[in-house]
Amino acid sequence: MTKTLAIGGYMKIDEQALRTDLDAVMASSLDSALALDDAERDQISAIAYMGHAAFGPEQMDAFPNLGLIANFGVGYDAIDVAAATARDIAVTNTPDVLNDDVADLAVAMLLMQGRRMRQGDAHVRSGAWAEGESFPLNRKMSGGKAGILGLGRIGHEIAERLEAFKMDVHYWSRSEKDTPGWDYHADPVDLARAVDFLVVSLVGGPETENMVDARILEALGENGVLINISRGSTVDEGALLDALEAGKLAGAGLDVFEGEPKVNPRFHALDNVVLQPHQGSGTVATRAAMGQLQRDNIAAFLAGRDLLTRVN
Ligand code: 8YV
Repeated sequence: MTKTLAIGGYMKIDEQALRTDLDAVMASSLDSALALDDAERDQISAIAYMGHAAFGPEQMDAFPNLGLIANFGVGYDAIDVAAATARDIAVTNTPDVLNDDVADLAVAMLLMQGRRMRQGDAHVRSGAWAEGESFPLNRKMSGGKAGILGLGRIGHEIAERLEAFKMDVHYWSRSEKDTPGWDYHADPVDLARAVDFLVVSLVGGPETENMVDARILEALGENGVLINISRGSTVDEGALLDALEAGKLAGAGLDVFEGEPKVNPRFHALDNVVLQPHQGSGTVATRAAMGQLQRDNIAAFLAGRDLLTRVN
């Protein structure tokens, strides 16, 4: 008998659909899934996975009849795909349905930083404005130079939005893309040197770990703003904090962090950062679409049909 196990903190509506459509067993975390008894784990053939805890060989071997891990999210860096492939376990993700929301949040943080909207809000609330205190002039965004580090599907959406804001678009990607009007840089440091705003939209995982390092931050410079909507692992956080604290970087907008949801308290003390709780895809509509795509992949697997968005 095949069974689906759903791991993570799903919205009520998704939990209901997982139970009704797929007869899924629910577990709030990978640890609690691993605590199921042997007989229960033996029955599991598909896992709906939501979470960022490492899902590696040891966890896979705890489910001897596992054939599918359907990830809730486009980034599947938590899942050891090579280990899954070696065990004949398919992995799926939820691409595309979240591109717009993640790109919107990147642009929103960029505008918040440039126009100092956090500080503007505080200026009104504190009564400083009413008392006649003037608010410092800030930065013109249109006409500015923006760089995209990683021109995948989400990076592309960000670039299109920034172009609509009349910004000059530059990018780095593993290979040059057919994108007339956008300037390609083969070296990420050159990209950082060429722009005032750098948006990180890399995939996570060992290949991109700490890719945004002290050299890139130095190249971005004291007028530079860094935005990260990818993974905390892509940025050397120590180097970022040092640069922000020393005024060697103008600011940052961050939706992802090393060791999230715990955030390094050094960030709390900084006025030049906008911090978000990894909410890039966090709209009701997009999370519903992600849940649907995850379930569609599981339904296809259980029916022996082709998977919709397979990654291995
Ligand atoms: C998360 C994300 O998956 O899609 C991704 O890669 O990072 C997010 O959409 C979301 O936090 C749900 O866990």
